[in-house]
Amino acid sequence: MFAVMAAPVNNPEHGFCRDCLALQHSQTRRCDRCGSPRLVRHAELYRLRIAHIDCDAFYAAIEKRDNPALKDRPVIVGGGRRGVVSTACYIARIQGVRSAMPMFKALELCPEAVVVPPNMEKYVGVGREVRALMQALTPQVEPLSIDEAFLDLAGTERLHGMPPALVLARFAQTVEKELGITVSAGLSYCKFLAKIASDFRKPRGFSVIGEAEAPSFLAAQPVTMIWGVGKALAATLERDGIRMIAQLQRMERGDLMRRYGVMGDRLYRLSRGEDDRPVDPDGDAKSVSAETTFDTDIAALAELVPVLRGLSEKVSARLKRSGIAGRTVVLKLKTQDFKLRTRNRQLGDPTRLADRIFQTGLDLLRREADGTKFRLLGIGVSDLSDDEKADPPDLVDVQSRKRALAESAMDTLRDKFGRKAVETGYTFGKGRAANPPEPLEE
Ligand code: DCP
Ligand code: MG
Repeated sequence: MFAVMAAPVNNPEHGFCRDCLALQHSQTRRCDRCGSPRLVRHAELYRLRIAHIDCDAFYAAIEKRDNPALKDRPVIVGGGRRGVVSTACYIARIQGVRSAMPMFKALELCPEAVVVPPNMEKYVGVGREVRALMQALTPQVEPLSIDEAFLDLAGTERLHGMPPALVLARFAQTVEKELGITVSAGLSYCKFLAKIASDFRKPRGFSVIGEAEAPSFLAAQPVTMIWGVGKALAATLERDGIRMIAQLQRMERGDLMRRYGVMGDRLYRLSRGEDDRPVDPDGDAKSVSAETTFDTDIAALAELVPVLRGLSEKVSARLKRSGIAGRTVVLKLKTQDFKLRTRNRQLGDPTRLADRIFQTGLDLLRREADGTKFRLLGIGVSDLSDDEKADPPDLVDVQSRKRALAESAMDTLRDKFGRKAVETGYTFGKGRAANPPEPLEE
């Protein structure tokens, strides 16, 4: 099939067709061979090797695949446990529906949408199939979540008989044919830009960002595009009058480090397109956590508890979504004077249950709630593993077994009737307003 590749492949003049993979010898807008307009051309096309792949509207795409009647309809997956949108297909997104939006709001925007309750087991299964296809390309696969991963395709040219760019395009075709869903791919010289590229022309996208264009491409982007710039840092930068990456490019490293500490160094480097993080196949999430910074500092245990409960549920939801579990529970506190306290406890077996995370965190929190005022509370789990061995039914402690069973029952109810149907005592009437928790690391 790839006899065409015998031509001098690495000639940057030659783009290729994403549909029939034929090399293009002219500069026409359609494929010389099949007439498709889906051509890729780029001066660095055959030199780049770091890829990021992300499935398009992952849960919704799987539901459409499994029910062809949904194909041309706006589909929203969600409304389960947390009463929010997990994802929406691209038709529903035209109306403004987005992940994490409350379901009632999504239905206001798109009343004709078909709402499908999530089927996590199925999505985790398809996620594994996608992962297996990636691993057939290279062992250098670093998964980031259920539907995305980095790949380092260096040194695979002989194995595949084609350069990484073509391997990537062929992979997208294979996923469509074998799994019935679509992906978007980004190709670059580093992880930072490969990830940005994959997001660029979703769905069914294929974008290339080369070294030569990186600084000017980045200059025109907002600082929020930089990995690690969340809401809080973006607000700080905004206060300092920095909104675009171009502004960071004009600043000195020392100045940025004085202002923003270690993050300043990252801002300096990433704004210039310098990112030497290797693709790390063992670099799966090291921990899953959630934290929140309070509007006003809190000392009272009674006020911290409902926040801890909410954060534990959030961590648990993420673990369940990714089919993983953690064995060590980590509590994080920041005092009024910015001193960090972290406390760990190892469990007998890994957990993904909100209640076990919460109870362990509460035990740790009780010891710290000594009148100190806290500005931040976080909870998470580390020592991650597959969830197969998580929360065995023969948990030694009868009480925790009861609660685990109750939690599974609640999960089922919430999947059926939405979050409001089941509230635990702890999340009733939350304490004082806290900022929405932001992920710490995932
Ligand atoms: N997800 C979720 N809640 C969120 C975000 C995501 O449950 N707040 C789930 C549903 C998504 C899946 O994770 O299908 C993958 O997340 P992505 O961010 O990759 O979103 P999609 O794949 O749905 O869409 P996109 O085409 O933008 O990648
Ligand atoms: Mg996706």
